[in-house]
Amino acid sequence: MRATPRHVIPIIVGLLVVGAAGLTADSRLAQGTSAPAFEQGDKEDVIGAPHASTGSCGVERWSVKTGTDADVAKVNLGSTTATTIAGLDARTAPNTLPSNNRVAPTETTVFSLSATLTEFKLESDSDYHLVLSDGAGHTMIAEIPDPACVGSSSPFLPSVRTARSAFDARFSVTTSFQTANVAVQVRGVGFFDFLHGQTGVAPNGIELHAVLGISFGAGPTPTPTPAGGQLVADGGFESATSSGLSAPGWTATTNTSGHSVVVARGADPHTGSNYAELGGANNETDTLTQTVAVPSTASTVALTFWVNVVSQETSTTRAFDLLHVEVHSSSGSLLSTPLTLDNRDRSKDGNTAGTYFQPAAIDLSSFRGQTIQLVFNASDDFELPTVFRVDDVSIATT
Ligand SMILES: [Ca+2]
Ligand SMILES: [Ca+2]
Repeated sequence: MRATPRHVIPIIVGLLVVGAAGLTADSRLAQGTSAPAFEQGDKEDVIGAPHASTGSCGVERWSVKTGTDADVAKVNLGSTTATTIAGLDARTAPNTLPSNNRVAPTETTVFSLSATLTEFKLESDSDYHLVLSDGAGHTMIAEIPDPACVGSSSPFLPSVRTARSAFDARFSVTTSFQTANVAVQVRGVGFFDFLHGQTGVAPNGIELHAVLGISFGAGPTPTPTPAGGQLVADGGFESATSSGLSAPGWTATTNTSGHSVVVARGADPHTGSNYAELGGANNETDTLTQTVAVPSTASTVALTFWVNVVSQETSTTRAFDLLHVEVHSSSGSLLSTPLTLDNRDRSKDGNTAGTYFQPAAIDLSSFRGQTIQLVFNASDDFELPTVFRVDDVSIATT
């Protein structure tokens, strides 16, 4: 898939204006592909606004960006959720980005995070475009709108004014990128942008937009993840409220239309009522991923999970359908494949749906001090499918 060509955007916007329900953003599917490195501000559609910094404000999802959309009352301005760039990166981008509505919960939540501000500029839509980095391979964008481009009814407006003033007190922002490399604490509303090659954009297009507060200098020292903890969020998938390709903490992919890797209220859990289901059709390839930070202070780091292998393959000697357990870097490079299961493992559960076995614990202590992706990667060959169900995933540290 390729990103939606820029020249079709005005046409789509036009359709929205006459009442189309939403914009199917093919550009969302461009994740992982390399986009041209032009600067967002040079490509953003704008509308004239004499009092704005550049004489223009933005157009695309502008009401959502600035808090005058139909769902702004759903934004919980009374609480702030501490997060990290990696944590936001792990959220699954929605397939559709409505022009005047929010994608809950991400776009109805105010997040705060500590990061390094690496560079910034004034964009043609008068936003201050901030590139944030965690120093571990993750970047994302935060945007401080020009208050002159924020509608007077927006509950964001007072905070946007304060944030913009705080930034102006520290930097002289121009239409060219300037390098900063300054520690910042940023507070803002979660927002998924269309991917169009923005400098510093997160792989899933997530931003803090609008920024509601910013301060400079090192914040309180983050509390290191204590040893003796559980690193996997929702290893039993019980937080998933519906089947699909994500659950809190988890993201999934499939090449098979309609396949749900995360199964909610399915027939074959290990415990609870939810689990993951990879493979199960010929030529199917699925992945299931969670990013975890392995504390440098841990003495042991043990990955365990329960798995149910049910296969139409009958060979007891040959592996046709595979489930790789992989460790990737935070940027997605394969580092290690400590275990591979296959169709022959059906013998370990009697080839019975819902009967699970637990492979021996996998030692991940060599990844101490790193942020890694745990990836279950299943591939079925062209005939006689195998399904791999996974539940109760744990990375326990002592
Ligand atoms: Ca479960
Ligand atoms: Ca097969």
